[in-house]
This record gives sequence, C-alpha cells and structure tokens, in this order.
Amino acid sequence: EEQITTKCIGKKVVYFNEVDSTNVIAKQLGKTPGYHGTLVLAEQQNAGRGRLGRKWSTSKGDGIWMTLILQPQIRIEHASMLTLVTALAVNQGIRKVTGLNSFIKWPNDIVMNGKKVCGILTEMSTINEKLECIVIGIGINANRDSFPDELKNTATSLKLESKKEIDRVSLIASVMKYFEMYYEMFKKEENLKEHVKDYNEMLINRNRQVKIVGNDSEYIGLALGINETGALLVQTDETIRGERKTVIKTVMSGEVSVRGV
Ligand code: BT5
Repeated sequence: EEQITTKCIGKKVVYFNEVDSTNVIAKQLGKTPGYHGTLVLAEQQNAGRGRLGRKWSTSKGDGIWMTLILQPQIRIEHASMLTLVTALAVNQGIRKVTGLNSFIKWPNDIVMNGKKVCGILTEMSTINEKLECIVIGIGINANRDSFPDELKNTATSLKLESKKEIDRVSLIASVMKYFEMYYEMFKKEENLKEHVKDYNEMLINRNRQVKIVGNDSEYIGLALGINETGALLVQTDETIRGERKTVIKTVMSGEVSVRGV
C-alpha cells in the first residue's frame, strides 16, 4: 500500500464518514489560514455536486470523494486552469494504479472506454475580490459495482473496467504525488505551458470531431488540443464575407459543452 509521500499536497487529511458535499466542507475550512494542501475525504456524500448545479451520484464506501484545499497566491483568472492540472494528475494516477489507459475529456472528465469514471469540480471563494481559497473536488468511481439507470450507459468504475478491486489509499497517494508535481510546474508562470504536451497526449477529444454547444451557437469542428491557457483549439470552417475559410477557434471552458460527434 502506497502512502502519501508529498511535501504539502494531501499531507493533512480531514476524514468524514458522511457529508453533504466535500466541496462545501472544504470551502468552509479554507476560510481559515493554514489549510493549504489539506484534503477533505468522505465515504459518502448526500448531496454531491457537479458543475452548473448538476448532481454527482455517489455510493457509500466504494468511491473516492475528496476535495483538495488550496490557499494560493495566484490571480483569480488563472484558477480555472487548476481543473486541467487536476485532470492530468488524476489521469496519471489512474493509469499508474490500474495499468489501464484512461483519457481526459476536456476540460474536467476522465473517461475509460467512452464512459465517465471521474469528474472534477473546481470552486473558489473570494473576499473583497481577493482569492481566499480554491477547492478542487474530485469524484472517482473506484470500486462501484453498479449505477442508477440514468447513468448506466455513460458511467463506469475502475473496478468494472479492470475487473479488480482498487486500493483507494494507493490511488489517492498517487494522485496527490502527481498533483504536487504538476502544481509546482503551474505555479512558476501560472500557465500550462509545461503541461500542454502531456495533456494533449491523454486527451480523448484530440483529432476527433467535436460539437461545441454554446449559449447561442453551436458548430462542429476538429479538436486539436489545448493551449497554454487551457482553452481547447477547434478547427472549423466558417463563411467569412461569402468565402469558406478554415479557422481555429479558441474555446474556453465554462462557456460551452463539448460532445463527441
Ligand atoms: C462533474 O460535474 O463531473 C464534477 C463532479 C465532481 C464530484 C466531486 S466528488 C467530491 C466533490 N464534492 C462534490 O460535491 N463534488 C465533488 P459535471 O461535469 O457537471 O458532470 C455531472 C454529470 O455527470 C451529471 O449530470 C451526470 O450526468 C453525470 N454523473 C453524475 N454522477 C456520476 C458518477 N458518479 N459517475 C459518472 N457520471 C456521473
């Protein structure tokens, strides 16, 4: 069994049997200085949260439901890049521990055989426009055997994919180790310059057709990969003054959803 070997990330763990959401607890704790790197873990969540008010389904005792608290001195605009840093770390951890190929679905999912095995929810709290804390919620379907009907076709677990029970402590330790490494790289310049190559190699959408669905428009294009700000570059055809032209669009997370075509 692997133990936590990081300097700071995940060194302190706050463990609960049952909570509504580890993100909510983390945001509360993160208001007090001294919690940088602390990991909030729960066996069960009664009101697990996804993005944009969506729900995250959890089962008791067989998943990894956790939230990392950061109290960093970074610019607020850069906080969303941490979702991508986290996706990289989780994907590497899953590959290391299961020996199977998982992939990142931009910006915040980890998928195996086309099904979602992990979701990431980054939130922050500010006071007077200054960053108080960033919390990064990570939900990994580790040893779950089954899903409710509405998730049957889209969700999977590490156990279902590998036909083996996963050692949750080893996986958490591995994710923390990778996160610390990728986070140190990120902090230097607060961009993803050094992550782009690794991220794009693990990106399921890469060189595939994607449908970009925004608030008031949608189009189909070829996903090329991310750039150093974490935006997805999508090549598509556009009619500009009556002429068909190939253009590369910069898609920011939060604005749109990406679907496979
Ligand atoms: C996410 O949202 O994927 C972010 C999930 C973050 C969960 C963690 S668990 C620890 C921490 N505490 C929390 O309260 N949350 C975080 P989003 O991209 O919006 O995806 C949500 C959608 O994924 C739902 O609408 C469902 O379709 C699907 N879904 C829900 N539960 C799932 C599960 N267990 N496995 C796979 N897909 C799921």
